[in-house]
Amino acid sequence: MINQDTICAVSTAPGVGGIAVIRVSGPEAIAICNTIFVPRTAGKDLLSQKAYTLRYGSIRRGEELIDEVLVALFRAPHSFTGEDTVEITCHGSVYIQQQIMQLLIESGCRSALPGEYTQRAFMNGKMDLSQAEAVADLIASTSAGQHRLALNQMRGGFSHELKNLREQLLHITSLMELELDFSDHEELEFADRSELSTLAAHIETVISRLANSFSVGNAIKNGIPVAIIGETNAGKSTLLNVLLNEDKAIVSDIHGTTRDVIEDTVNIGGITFRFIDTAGIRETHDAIESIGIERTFQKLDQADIVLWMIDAVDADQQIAQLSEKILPRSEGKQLILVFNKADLLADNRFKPAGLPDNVQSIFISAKKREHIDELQDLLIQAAHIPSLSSNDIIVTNIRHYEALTHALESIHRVQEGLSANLSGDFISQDLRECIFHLSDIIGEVTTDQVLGNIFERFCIGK
Ligand SMILES: Nc1nc2c(ncn2[C@@H]2O[C@H](COP(=O)(O)OP(=O)(O)OP(=O)(O)O)[C@@H](O)[C@H]2O)c(=O)[nH]1
Ligand SMILES: [Mg+2]
Repeated sequence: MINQDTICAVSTAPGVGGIAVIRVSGPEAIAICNTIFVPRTAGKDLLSQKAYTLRYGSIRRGEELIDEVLVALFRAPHSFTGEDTVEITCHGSVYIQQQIMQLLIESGCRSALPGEYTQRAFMNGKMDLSQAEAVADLIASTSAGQHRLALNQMRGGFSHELKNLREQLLHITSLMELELDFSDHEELEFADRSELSTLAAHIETVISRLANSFSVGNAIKNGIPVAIIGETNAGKSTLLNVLLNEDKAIVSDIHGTTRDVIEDTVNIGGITFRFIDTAGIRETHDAIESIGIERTFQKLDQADIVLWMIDAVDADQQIAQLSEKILPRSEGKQLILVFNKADLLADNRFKPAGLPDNVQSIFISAKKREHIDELQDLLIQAAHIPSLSSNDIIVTNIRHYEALTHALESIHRVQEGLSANLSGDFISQDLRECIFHLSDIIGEVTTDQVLGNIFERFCIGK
């Protein structure tokens, strides 16, 4: 057991809901709770309570009754953290929660840090690091896709794949190192190099597939990036606010209102989109506005979908002015021309000439919220999220993606070494590096600093 102290935290959101759960974990959890809990039936204290049972009673400070509660008991190692754990379900009052927390701390508990329960679960071997990270993703999930990926990762789908890979790599390494041990006997070659190449090629395929899945995983987890681009005053910020259903960006008839990038996510038809409002593109001598426009082009490059917003009233002129800048940068992306301010048109809808055929276009009025549903339908069509089966392993975490990219570089060096017939010690060094990067994902070689960064982003009480 790594942790000697006993921690406590309110695990439910403060100030909402009829009940709240306070979680106590650590070697003294049961003893400490026993000092503040009075069971309904005399003589049945928590020390003798069976694991995985509930007990009804009250929390008291001396004679003073604080609340009537239910207490659930888990004994090490069969609990979420792997430690003795007590969960006190009390009424949702913030006052009651504070009183119970105070009593627990006076009785010897320490207030838990963000993510400390999950960190203990990881430290006590209840789950590996990628599973622990999935716990945070599961809590944060707001769409069916995010939920499915987080759940699969938390249940060990990804870890299983990584363990398979590591075993195969260790197998090759052991063959190579056996060869090294007998390197005085030059005629001995324990590892059949062509067999090793086949194995390495297989590993390369699996790692590449995992690394490549990140673009889909990232889109599902963080939202598909949709950049709203166009000339100043086209109505980009107005559209952002309509899509988010929130007054997020400042709208005004002054050209160059938006100078920085504003973004937020919203779920449309079960898909999470990340809408990015940008500074309008125009010639300017204003230094700050120029930086904003530079960022507009960066966001255009990063987007999967581009909404090119055009003031329908002078569409031809806007298209002529920006075609050179926007069309070449939209290759490989979904480009949707959004003719805005259609409310000002006398019903003469047109499709401007000279645009690629595959470009979709739509007339809307952002200000009057007209034809927004149709725009949302176009967005859903453009989203191209492959339908996933529940067993698909999709990488959603940038830390994992980075580690996989490094692992891929190492396995490429292994492959090159094998085909160049390099000596076994070079190759086995690269094999070890590849194993190292895969081990980093599941937290076996991860530094304390990285661990700290991961868990501090969790909420308190989880
Ligand atoms: N008539 C009409 N006016 C609109 C429409 N959408 C936006 N506007 C107006 O156009 C002006 C500019 O709107 P913004 O949303 O600030 O435009 P923008 O593209 O974000 O402008 P910059 O941030 O300067 O690049 C505001 O006065 C809006 O009220 C629309 O559909 N119809
Ligand atoms: Mg704007």
